[in-house]
Amino acid sequence: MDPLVITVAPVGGELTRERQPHLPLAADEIAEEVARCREAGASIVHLHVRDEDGAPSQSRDHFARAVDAIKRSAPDIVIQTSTGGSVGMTEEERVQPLDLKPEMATLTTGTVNFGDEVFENPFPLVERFFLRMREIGVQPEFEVFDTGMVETARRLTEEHDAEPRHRHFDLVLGVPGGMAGTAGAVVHMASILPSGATWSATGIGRTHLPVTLAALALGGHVRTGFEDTIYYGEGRLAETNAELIARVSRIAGEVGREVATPDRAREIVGITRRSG
Ligand code: KMH
Ligand code: ZN
Repeated sequence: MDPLVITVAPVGGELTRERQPHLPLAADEIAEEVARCREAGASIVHLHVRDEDGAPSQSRDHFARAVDAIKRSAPDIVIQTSTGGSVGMTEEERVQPLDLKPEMATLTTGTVNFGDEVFENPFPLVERFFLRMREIGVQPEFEVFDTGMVETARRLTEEHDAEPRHRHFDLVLGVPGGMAGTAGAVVHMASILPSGATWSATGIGRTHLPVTLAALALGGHVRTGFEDTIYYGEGRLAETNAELIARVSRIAGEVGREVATPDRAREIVGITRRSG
């Protein structure tokens, strides 16, 4: 098995301090949290940012501040900016962080019910985001919430990549409206990915541990952090993102799975252009 790539998602696009009092909001708070997560074993940060009032923002400037701060606090970590943003944001808002030419960015390849709301990703928008990433050398991480989204990612790459390129997926399971966060769902999703693709899995809320353990056992990779779960255990809020990352690292150590460095993570997920 490859060494384990652990991605931290420390902020999210929906969470508030009312629900998670330890949520980092300002650029320097995010950067300090990312440094702690890097020490605990994270090699990629899935990044959302906030404005001066703590509200979700996809603005280029807010992203630039957080990216600069992270480059100082955790210089070797892979920065993966979100193009999902928050439910309801426009395409123009969501695309902005790509202007910073991050090494990696997320790309959700379909529309999904998201609790009481709808996370809208019509094919033309997905295709435009994908082509922009290819144009500027950003490696997409295909965020797939159900099986149809895998097929859309396959279609995009088959229609637009003249030469086969490495494809990396994140199975986002346990969203109310998407696929269940069970070990069986991880097994099924992993079985339908294009051959040669790599993948991580994200278990939302209380599905975090079953999804994480299934991914570890199958040779996949893992994402966690406040965006995905605010609890460390039953009824106990996590105090830092780093404690969630440290637990995944410890479990990997117990089962003999090495934890990837950021440079090894770059090789595994297919990043070919290192950011400056
Ligand atoms: N906030 C979710 C609706 C992404 O970052 O690309 C979308 C999301 C996906 O978090
Ligand atoms: Zn996200």
